Amino acid sequence: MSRIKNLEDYAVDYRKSVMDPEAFWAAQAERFVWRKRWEEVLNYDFLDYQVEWFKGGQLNITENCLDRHLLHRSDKTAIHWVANDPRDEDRVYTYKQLHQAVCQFSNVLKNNGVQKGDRVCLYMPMVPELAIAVLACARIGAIHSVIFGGFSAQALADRIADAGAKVLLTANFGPRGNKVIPLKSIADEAVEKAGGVEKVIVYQRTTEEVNWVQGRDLWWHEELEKVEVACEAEIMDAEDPLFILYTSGSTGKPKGVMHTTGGYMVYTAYTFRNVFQYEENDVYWCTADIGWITGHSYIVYGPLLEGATSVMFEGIPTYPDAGRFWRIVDRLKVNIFYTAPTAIRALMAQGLEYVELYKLDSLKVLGTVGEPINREAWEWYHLHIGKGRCPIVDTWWQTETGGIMISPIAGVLPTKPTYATLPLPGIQPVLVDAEGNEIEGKGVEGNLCIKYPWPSMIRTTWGDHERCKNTYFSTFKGYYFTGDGCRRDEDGYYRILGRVDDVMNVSGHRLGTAEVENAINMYQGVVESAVVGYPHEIKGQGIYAYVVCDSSKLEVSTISDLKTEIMATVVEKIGKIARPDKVQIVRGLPKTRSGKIMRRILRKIAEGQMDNFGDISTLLDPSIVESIKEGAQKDE
Ligand code: 6R9
Repeated sequence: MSRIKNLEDYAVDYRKSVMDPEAFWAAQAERFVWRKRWEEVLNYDFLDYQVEWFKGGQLNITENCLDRHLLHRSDKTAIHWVANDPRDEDRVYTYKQLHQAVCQFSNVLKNNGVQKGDRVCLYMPMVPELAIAVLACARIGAIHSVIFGGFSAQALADRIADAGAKVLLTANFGPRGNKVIPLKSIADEAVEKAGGVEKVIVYQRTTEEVNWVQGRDLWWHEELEKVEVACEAEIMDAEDPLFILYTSGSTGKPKGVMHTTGGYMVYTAYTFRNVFQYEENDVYWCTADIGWITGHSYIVYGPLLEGATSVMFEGIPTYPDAGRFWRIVDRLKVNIFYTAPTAIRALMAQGLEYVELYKLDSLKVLGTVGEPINREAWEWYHLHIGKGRCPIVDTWWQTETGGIMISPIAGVLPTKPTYATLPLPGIQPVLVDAEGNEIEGKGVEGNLCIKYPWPSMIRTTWGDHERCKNTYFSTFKGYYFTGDGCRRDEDGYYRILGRVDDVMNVSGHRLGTAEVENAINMYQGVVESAVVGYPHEIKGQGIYAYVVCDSSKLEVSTISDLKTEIMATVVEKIGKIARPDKVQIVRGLPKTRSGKIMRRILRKIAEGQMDNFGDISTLLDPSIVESIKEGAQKDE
């Protein structure tokens, strides 16, 4: 099916998608290979949440990502992998080769007892084998749960246990910049803590040795030798789970967002094709990690469903220097480039000399995702990377939405710095006030909700459907609540203002304040803590922790030791991405008489605003505010 090519197409499609959503999405679904056609397009209830798309339909998503392309694209590059170390050789997989690798690894999983419906956790570096393993799970109907390689053993263990995985896929080590992450040893500790894991299959990324548990640990390459290359795809129901991906919410425990097969397939392909305007011979590069939803939808599934050529990159933007991205764009003639504002800001700070060394004239479309992009970063990206001629698609979406929701369509919808602009066809955003009433009109702000289902929306939070209902469908009755605040301007364009719940966005990574507080509170001698986000030049938001320690601890440790140890505890419990930027030891937290922490005040102090706290007369002990303020100023 064709793409949206101009404003009129957009208007027509948008109208169709609202007037008759079922016909609209059924037409999109027709593009794929179904083993059995669906009986019903949509069935849903937002009050007692449940949703089903393409019910009765049967398919396998990997037949659509791989087998379907073998006729016309078998020798086309599917994945062009670039190693962390620029001296290492690239690895290229054509569609035919990728198909074969996926089938073969599917047999490895089967050979190790993995069956349809089983959960498989993946804790891997950004190597082609990660994408292959994800697809192999999907091919045999196992539910994959990828855990970002930056998470600690404890965080990994929590996720393995929650998913109830019996197989873990990892690598001995994972190179990232000038560091090498000891994935296997972290995995060993996590498996010990989590229990339930019977097999650990280890990809050999480097030559260094690792600890080995006989009977449990298996080398990836040795397992491949034991199996055949062909593997029939398991036939799945449209609503069978495809994957679980953990994300942070406003409570301490990360939740396993579950996506299913048919709707996710239809929506990721549709959005990939339209938002980026991918054309047959384009080279597309999304710099995300497959450990996040962006990597799932726009490195693995969306591009492969559309038969695209993708770059997959193992490293980081600043290694060996801040020109790394641009050097790869130049060398591989990348046409479509999709990254995060935090990366743009970090590179911007390094100066233009790293950009000017490279030819960037292959670029046609630029994208951003993960957090609000500030105007300076947008302008820099537009001018210095896109040379003023590439549209920037500022794509707003979430782990829970599965695919891009509000975004310009490259070259079709106008762009506007800091605005995600307009909803894609099929998406009906509304702004609601605190009482849940829709705010109509233009030039208004409110809580961003979606009032009608779309195919790739979250189905449940793994093992706890009540939590799913409570988190997304109970704050505002009859709507999906995103957790974001949003403005609709005079042109009707949407601008995401950031989270309105207790979720921070640090370098584009979602982290719950409660999650970080729980980690801090595990440090012996901490009485309680409160964590808030504050504006950070590169990371978007930084983490500010206010910590109350018990007096015996204060007697034996220096403040600076305490801070270091508290930070180390957070790294140990969650990972480096959650390490507080600032820790302030305080004698108490500003609490109301009913014991509620007044975060509003803590946020102000973290921002460096030392007055205008509003009404603090309801505080149990107003003098606390003064002492925190003094402490903050001393710490500066
Ligand atoms: C895809 C992804 C989701 C949260 C979301 C919002 C923020 C994402 C954004 C954006 C402003 C954008 N967010 N894209 N804010 N403009 N273009 O990032 O998923 O990790 O679940 O985060 O990220 O606050 O609610 P996820």
